[in-house]
Amino acid sequence: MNIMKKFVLACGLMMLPAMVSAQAANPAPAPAAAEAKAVPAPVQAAPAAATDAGNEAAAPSAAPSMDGSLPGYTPMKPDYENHVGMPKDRGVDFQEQFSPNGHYAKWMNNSILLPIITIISLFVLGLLLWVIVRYRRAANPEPSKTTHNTFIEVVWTLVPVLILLGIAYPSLTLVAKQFKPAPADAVTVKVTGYQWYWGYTYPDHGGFEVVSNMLQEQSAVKPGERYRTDDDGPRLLAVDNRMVVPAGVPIRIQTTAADVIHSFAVPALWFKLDAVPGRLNEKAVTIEKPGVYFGQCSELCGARHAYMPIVVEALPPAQFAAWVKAKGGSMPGEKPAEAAPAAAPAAPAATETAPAAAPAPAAK
Ligand SMILES: [Cu+2]
Repeated sequence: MNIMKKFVLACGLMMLPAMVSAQAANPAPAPAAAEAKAVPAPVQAAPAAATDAGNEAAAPSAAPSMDGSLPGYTPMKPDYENHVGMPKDRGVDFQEQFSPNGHYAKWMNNSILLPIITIISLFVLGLLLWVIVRYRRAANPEPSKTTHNTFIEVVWTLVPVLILLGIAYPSLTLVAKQFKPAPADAVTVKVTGYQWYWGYTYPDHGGFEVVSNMLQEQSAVKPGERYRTDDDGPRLLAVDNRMVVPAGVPIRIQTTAADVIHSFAVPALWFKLDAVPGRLNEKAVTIEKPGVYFGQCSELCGARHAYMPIVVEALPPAQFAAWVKAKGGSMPGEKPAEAAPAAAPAAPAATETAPAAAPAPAAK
């Protein structure tokens, strides 16, 4: 036994220097950040940004790209005064909620769980203090021999059962709300987690993908490269291309991942859903107010897990349509007009006649 202990201890001591050096190596944000710039840069230029990138390369003064704006779309400024969609210094509560589920969940936490927890904790503390003081040996030299009390036993069984039932009802209601599928006409956004950035695909709007990388600080980029400003968002939370969605309408967010498990989470929208390779998860959300909502990957996914923030920008539907157009996509209704002018001349003609012809036989 003793030999075993000594052996384990010796092994532990031998490994100690390695562990220390590994720990020292990990929290080195500066080289990591430098290396990160090299990684996202080629990605960034790849999909939707490709056309813009070409133009900007031609004109190095490219002022319009420095704030992420497009023709017909200017990124919304975050609401710092009211801390909308972002953490607050010294905040202890959940962030202010901007979705119906979020209101319900925050109400349940603050109006049901917290009071119950507080009352029970104080009650138990009071009992403990009472027993400690009243029944200490000096005050109570002759201890009671009581072993059973039917009334108290019934009470201390029934009351917890009732408390649990009282918690279970709103809790299960919330679970049911969260699992409620999106209506058929919801706007679909497919979120793909990558190491270490996000991709947002819009299958209802032509299927274009927006690649979203964290914006670096000015000191970390080369002259002329885009860097974070306060109009983009707080440090470590701002991205170059946001996930833009319409406000006030149901959104169906589907998540998946290309490499390892990530998790798409936006606290102010009460939204958190794992993004798992080879699997498509789905959850609905309705964002009540236009605004900019910040989130982060919430599943440890590798070295730069902390540097793949999420920015959801909810716009009034008309402005969302303008953004879709600026991205080269199309709104669901206007597909034939914009989709492919040269690709297939026969196909649009067919779809144009189809909707007109369809309702008549359907009506009969
Ligand atoms: Cu991740």
